[in-house]
Amino acid sequence: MSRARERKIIHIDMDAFYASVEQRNNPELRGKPVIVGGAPDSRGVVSTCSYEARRYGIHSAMSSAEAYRRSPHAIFIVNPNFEEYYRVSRQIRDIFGEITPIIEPLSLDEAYLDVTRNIPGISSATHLAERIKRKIFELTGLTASAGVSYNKSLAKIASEWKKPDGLTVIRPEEAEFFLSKLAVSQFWGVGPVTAGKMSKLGIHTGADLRSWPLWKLTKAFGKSGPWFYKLCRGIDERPVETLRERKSLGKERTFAKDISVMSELEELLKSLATDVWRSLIKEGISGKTITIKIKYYDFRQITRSRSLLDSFQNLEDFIDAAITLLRNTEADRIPVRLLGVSMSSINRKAHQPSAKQLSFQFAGNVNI
Ligand code: TTP
Ligand code: MG
Repeated sequence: MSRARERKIIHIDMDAFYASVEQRNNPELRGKPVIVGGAPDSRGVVSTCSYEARRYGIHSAMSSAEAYRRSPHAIFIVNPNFEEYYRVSRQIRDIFGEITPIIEPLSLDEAYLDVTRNIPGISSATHLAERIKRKIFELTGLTASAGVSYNKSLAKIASEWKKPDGLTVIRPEEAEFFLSKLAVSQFWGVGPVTAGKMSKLGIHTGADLRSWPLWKLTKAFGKSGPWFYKLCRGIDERPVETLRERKSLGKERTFAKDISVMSELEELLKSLATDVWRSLIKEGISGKTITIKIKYYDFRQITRSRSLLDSFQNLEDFIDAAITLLRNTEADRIPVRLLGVSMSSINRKAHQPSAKQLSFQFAGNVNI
């Protein structure tokens, strides 16, 4: 067996995360279709929903109006308690930290763990996954699904396999079976556009993908060709990457009431930017890129970024940039429920004033 197949990777993903937290906190919601997201009479969408709601075919990103049509008795949570979700997220990360320091969080409710070597010294990754699931349940009252395999893609496929409260192990000799049946859209790196292109070429499943030689895949998909070639053969050498170095520093706020007055938003943004700036100073860092994030009342989220040629040197410039970005959004017309600002392209040796920073030198837009 090659060394690549000797790693032990666990992927953990909480079940119906936001909805489960809501059901846990409010017993009246248990056993019922619960939808977290926009109100049914808004243009909002479903963020997530309980498994009871999924029986009606409701899923993330569906319009709330459609969800309501499918299940008029569903309970809509239009004021999600993000602080609580963050709190649970920190709790589960602490549990992961008791098992291994090699943790790669993908979102609040999801992470890869490399447990090839682990703190409890248990050789069976399956036992470790059981232990993590049990601890999560004991500590939070919530269920998670776990996937165990020898690489990241397979571990992720495995955790999806038997949701909710599932535990699936894909051993090296079983990888081919799992992958051959899989729809190409489930493969890492195959977005809707690529999936469409594959479909036109008659590639629908992992088995179809596998029947294509490397040169043909490369011709059709360029640099991604060799990646797809490997992936459908169960080869994925990406390491589990711990977020050691800070890549960005930011702060955001969800408001109790949506805000539609621009001057109020500007004041709030100033205060958020000041907080971020203080933290940057504390860590002795600055950065070149400022990003603001806005979530409108209907949960639609946007980010707007600008990059300087060199790191920001003072708070005034940082605030000015934030406000300029804000004024280029629809915030003056559409009520805002969340506002955030962050700094990235971090430079650890920043905060040495430089004359050329005094005026704005935007290197251009990114991420718009
Ligand atoms: P997911 O893990 O994708 O979904 P889930 O945990 O709700 O359900 P599953 O059992 O299938 O894992 O996302 C985690 C949370 O992220 C989810 O609870 C809500 C949020 N989210 C959104 O806000 N919008 C989205 O489109 C998706 C997919 C998730
Ligand atoms: Mg989840």
